[in-house]
Amino acid sequence: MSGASLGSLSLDVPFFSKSTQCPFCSVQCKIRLERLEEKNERPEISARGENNAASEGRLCVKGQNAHQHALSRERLLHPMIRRDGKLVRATWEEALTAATGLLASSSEAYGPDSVGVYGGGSLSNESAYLLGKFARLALGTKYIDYNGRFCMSAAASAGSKTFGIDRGLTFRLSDIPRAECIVLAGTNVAECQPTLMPYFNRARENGACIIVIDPRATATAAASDLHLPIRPGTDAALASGMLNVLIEEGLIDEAFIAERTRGFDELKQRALRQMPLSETARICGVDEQAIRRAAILYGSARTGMIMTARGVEQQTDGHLAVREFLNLVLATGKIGREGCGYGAITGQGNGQGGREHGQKADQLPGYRSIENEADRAYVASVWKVDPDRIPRAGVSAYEMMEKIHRNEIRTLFVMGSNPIVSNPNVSLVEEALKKLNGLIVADMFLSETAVLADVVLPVTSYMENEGTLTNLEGRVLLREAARPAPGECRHDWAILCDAAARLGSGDLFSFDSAESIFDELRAASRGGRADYSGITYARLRREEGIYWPCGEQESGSGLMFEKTFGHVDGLAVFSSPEQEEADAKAVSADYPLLLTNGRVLAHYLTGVQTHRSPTLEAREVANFLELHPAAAKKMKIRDGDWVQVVSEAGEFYARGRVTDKIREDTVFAPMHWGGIQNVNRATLPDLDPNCKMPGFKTTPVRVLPYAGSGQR
Ligand SMILES: Nc1nc2c(c(=O)[nH]1)N[C@H]1C(S)=C(S)[C@@H](COP(=O)(O)OP(=O)(O)OC[C@H]3O[C@@H](n4cnc5c(=O)[nH]c(N)nc54)[C@H](O)[C@@H]3O)O[C@H]1N2
Ligand SMILES: Nc1nc2c(c(=O)[nH]1)N[C@H]1C(S)=C(S)[C@@H](COP(=O)(O)OP(=O)(O)OC[C@H]3O[C@@H](n4cnc5c(=O)[nH]c(N)nc54)[C@H](O)[C@@H]3O)O[C@H]1N2
Ligand code: SF4
Ligand SMILES: [Mo]
Repeated sequence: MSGASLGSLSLDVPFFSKSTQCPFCSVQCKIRLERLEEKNERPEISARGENNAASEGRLCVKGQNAHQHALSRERLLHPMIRRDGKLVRATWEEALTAATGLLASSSEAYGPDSVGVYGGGSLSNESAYLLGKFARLALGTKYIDYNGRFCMSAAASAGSKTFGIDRGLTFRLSDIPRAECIVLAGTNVAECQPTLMPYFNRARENGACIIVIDPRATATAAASDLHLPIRPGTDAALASGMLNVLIEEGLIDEAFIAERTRGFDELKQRALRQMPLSETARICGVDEQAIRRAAILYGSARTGMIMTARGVEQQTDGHLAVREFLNLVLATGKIGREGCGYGAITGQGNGQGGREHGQKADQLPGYRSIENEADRAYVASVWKVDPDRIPRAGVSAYEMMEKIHRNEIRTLFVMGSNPIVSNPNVSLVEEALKKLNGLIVADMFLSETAVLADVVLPVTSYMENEGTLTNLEGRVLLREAARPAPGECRHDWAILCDAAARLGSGDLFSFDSAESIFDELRAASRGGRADYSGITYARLRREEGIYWPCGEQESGSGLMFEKTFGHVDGLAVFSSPEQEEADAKAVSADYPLLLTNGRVLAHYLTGVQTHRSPTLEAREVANFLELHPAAAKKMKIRDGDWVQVVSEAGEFYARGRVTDKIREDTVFAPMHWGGIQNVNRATLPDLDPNCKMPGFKTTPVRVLPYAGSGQR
């Protein structure tokens, strides 16, 4: 935990607080910063964990080094405008005039829907809320969506359909040690939310059994009792196979099903028509007895939890796959009581809050629906506008890129995302962004997307920007600013207020602090499914964080669905679609392997931040492709060789990493590199019809040795 020596740091701006909060994942660990004595003219900072109910004082290596990017000399410190093809320094006056000029002229020439807004799950609740309001009222466009579409949409739509409310975890983190059996499907907690591992270790010390479903023997699988090395893309079949075992073995909770659910009879009928378990085992590439054992362990435990993350969800059937796991939760009555529940482990720092307050295409604040008349009328009353002024639902993130490609959206405003690296099928995205009449990017760094912009607006980082963020368990936390803004950086929300004023809507955006925006957000969320109305900055300062829903009368307890679910009749709903042949994403002679992808411990998403942190960058300097020794031998690839990975969409380059910790028919690459090492040059554009989640995690590919260098 000692501080890194960093010649590249800029420490010109003083700290006024030592307390901050990690900008990376959904645990939102609290950090204590210390400025150490300067030795050898190299400033040193140490970052240590500060106690907090979720992280309990722990920090992972990313949190320990997060200050390195925030203090990096590569931070953008002034606005830039493209002149004669080059991005050059500009004043805020020039940059905001140029940005709002591009937005207004697009709107005048082609209508307000020619403008798109693209947000992110790193934004605070206040900025995310304001971005939604900015799109709908200041710009009058229906086209707004955000990177969380690629992250939470499958679990969110499944949770909404099954339970009537979607919140990442339906239980508190502190309930985990009370579970007797925990199923972790497509989630690599050990690398992605490392400070949560002690909760699982405590469960095991209490005698719990942990089952991991993952095509790779991950660090999380290493801490489990049973690992099912599933073939990518077949989770729906696996979960429905497990349900049949539960029915056969009489391990279902008849009383819970009768009192609290709908639709079990149809599901039972489907089970009768279901393929035999041996066939499920063949499709999933998992031993039949292991599936049976997993079902019996979960079904016979008195308490139990199922958690999913992007392995299950980032599929073209992600919504249905999550619903199959939710069937298991309901059929065994393992929800709404201690030690039980379902959890979609959210990803980004504000992955949870970012999905609740209106930066999603079909959403208004408080998890309200933009197509529901009563919801529109309520939010319009808070915004003091006519409901007709609020546009209708737009389209999902990748569909916005397709609209840009077709010249239907002509000007794009990006705040808090690097879409040119994180979308599937990025060659289309790159072509699309180059066609734009105007691209405006608000970021801390010149990301791969910002490089293409006409106007770049420098924003404050987590260290400088006060605001609330909602962690994976639905706990709202206040992150205070630890130092003033460096250079000319401005807060996201302040940029939106200024731009709105220039666009003629200043009266609707006259906020002077994050807290004043939060107070309007509280009102806008009142009575909604994600109700924040009882949460105030004063309470957040006093308490360690507050769970939603939290109306003015009651406080959230964290444990959901104790008595009723969120649907009008209070019941949860089983799902029983006919099972399709799960081999839809079939490999072929041309593309014989399945490419899946994900994360490593030291890097974060597209790497804009972590590649600028010397300590983190040193841990993993180039993209790699994990492949099984037998596959490597067949393709004449040795450990460390450069390889070319080719799909129908395109190709990328990485260093081969030969390991027996992956299935022989599967290869894996992290998503943290742009340029020619970007895995998304190979991922396909197919979307889940239910939630528009791309099928990131399953792409048929071939892998070839590459004689050249794959360096970016
Ligand atoms: N270190 C680090 N931590 C992070 C992030 C980061 O970039 N770096 N990002 C944050 C964000 S935004 C998110 S969304 C979360 C993501 O957290 P996770 O979803 O846990 O991360 P991934 O590595 O994308 O995927 C998890 C696992 O799914 C497995 N998998 C792949 N295909 C399948 C499949 O078909 N079925 C099953 N069952 N498993 C499969 C992969 O092998 C991988 O181990 O992490 C958050 N935390
Ligand atoms: N193949 C593949 N692709 C994936 C995934 C996968 O598993 N596999 N995962 C998907 C998932 S789960 C996610 S969440 C997306 C994420 O993908 P992106 O949205 O591209 O996420 P980041 O790389 O975090 O980019 C965020 C950008 O916002 C900037 N930023 C950070 N904080 C702030 C802030 O407070 N304000 C502003 N204005 N800017 C800020 C950062 O510097 C960075 O440039 O990627 C998705 N893409
Ligand atoms: S990356 Fe996540 S687990 Fe690691 S310190 Fe930050 S918030 Fe905590
Ligand atoms: Mo994510």
